[in-house]
Amino acid sequence: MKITLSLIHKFSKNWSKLTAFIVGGALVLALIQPVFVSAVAVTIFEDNFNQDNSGMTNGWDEFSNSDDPSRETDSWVRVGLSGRGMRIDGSGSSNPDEGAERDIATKGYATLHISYSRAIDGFESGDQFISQYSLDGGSFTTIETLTADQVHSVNPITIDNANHYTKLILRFYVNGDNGNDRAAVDNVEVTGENPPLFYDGFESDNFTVGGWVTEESPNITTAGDKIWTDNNTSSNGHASEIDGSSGANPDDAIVKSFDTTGYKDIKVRYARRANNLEPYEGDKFRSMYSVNGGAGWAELETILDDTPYATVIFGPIEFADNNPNFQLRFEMNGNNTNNETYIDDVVIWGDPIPPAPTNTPPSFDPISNQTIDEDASSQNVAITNVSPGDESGQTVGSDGNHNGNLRQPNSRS
Ligand SMILES: [Ca+2]
Ligand SMILES: [Ca+2]
Ligand SMILES: [Ca+2]
Ligand SMILES: [Ca+2]
Repeated sequence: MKITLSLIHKFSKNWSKLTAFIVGGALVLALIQPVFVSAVAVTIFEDNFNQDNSGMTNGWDEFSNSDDPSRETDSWVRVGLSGRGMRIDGSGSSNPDEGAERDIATKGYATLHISYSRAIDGFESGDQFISQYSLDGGSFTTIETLTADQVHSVNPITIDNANHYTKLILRFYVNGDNGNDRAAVDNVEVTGENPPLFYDGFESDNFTVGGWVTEESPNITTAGDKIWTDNNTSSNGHASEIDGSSGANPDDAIVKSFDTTGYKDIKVRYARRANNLEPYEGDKFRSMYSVNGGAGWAELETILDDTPYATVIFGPIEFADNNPNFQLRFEMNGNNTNNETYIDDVVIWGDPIPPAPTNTPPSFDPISNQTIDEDASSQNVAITNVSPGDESGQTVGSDGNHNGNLRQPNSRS
């Protein structure tokens, strides 16, 4: 029996798989919903402190009022049978004693997992090992304070980074009163889940990988004070640099087109530092967005004077939902090439737009709420009283073979 049933057509347009079959004369529709792959954590930073020599390296450095720790091979300091760990010593001088921190690019992940192993040796009452983190230069949050000796064990934590901050500073230090009050840290790892829709930290050393269109002569810089974050390796970090020039404004500019189709509540974060801007000459850094492919622009911010590195967040941006013509633009307006703005860690994110209400799965009662009447003389089947929707008048035909297979109209061979 071949059944022509536009009802199935109607639903199968909206659902990835729709199976129809006849059980005991009753029409049964089974919906098979799409399968979503669960998030996978991606390693964004790791350090086992096993590099040659004992000095701090790979971006770890002392912070204000602390002294650099060292990397040592003592068996209690390292994890494993060889290599090194970071050994953080106390001292009789004012606290904090030895301590180190590392700027880690979050790359815009909304969930961050931090893991490290730590050991304590020689602590007496009052000695402390403290680990902390901060996001985008904000105040530090203490992860833990340990006060008693222990062998190496791992401490994993998770940070909610829903606002997509781009710089995680991880800090370890000791408050002690003697050089034999010591802590050790090894095997630091940061992983991320829930990536943003777009992220560029310019670590590709070009504008091409990030899909930027350039005007005049923007460049990529590696100078330490011109970058916000590096690539979480021991190599130099990168950021974009846009300069003024004596020619007509605007001068250097970079433009990113991003298709937000399928997403709403679009937000943007980026890090920027303005340098050598002279307000009395009208120097300006401008950031803008367009929702019509660059035909018109709206301002995000204008900076008229020197501004230290910081990130800024904008959004939800009006009319940027579900928009294939969304664009971001950063430009310099100046009269001299020393009018500079550095831009790093540009992040765009949004929320998936839920399926439209018409995609709500139909509820069928295959037994009590449907009637299929077969007219033997014409071999037409009328379906009535099908819920939901009025499907009366549907014509259902039979190929006369009565093979029981249910076919859609255009699938008949
Ligand atoms: Ca190690
Ligand atoms: Ca001390
Ligand atoms: Ca960077
Ligand atoms: Ca100019």
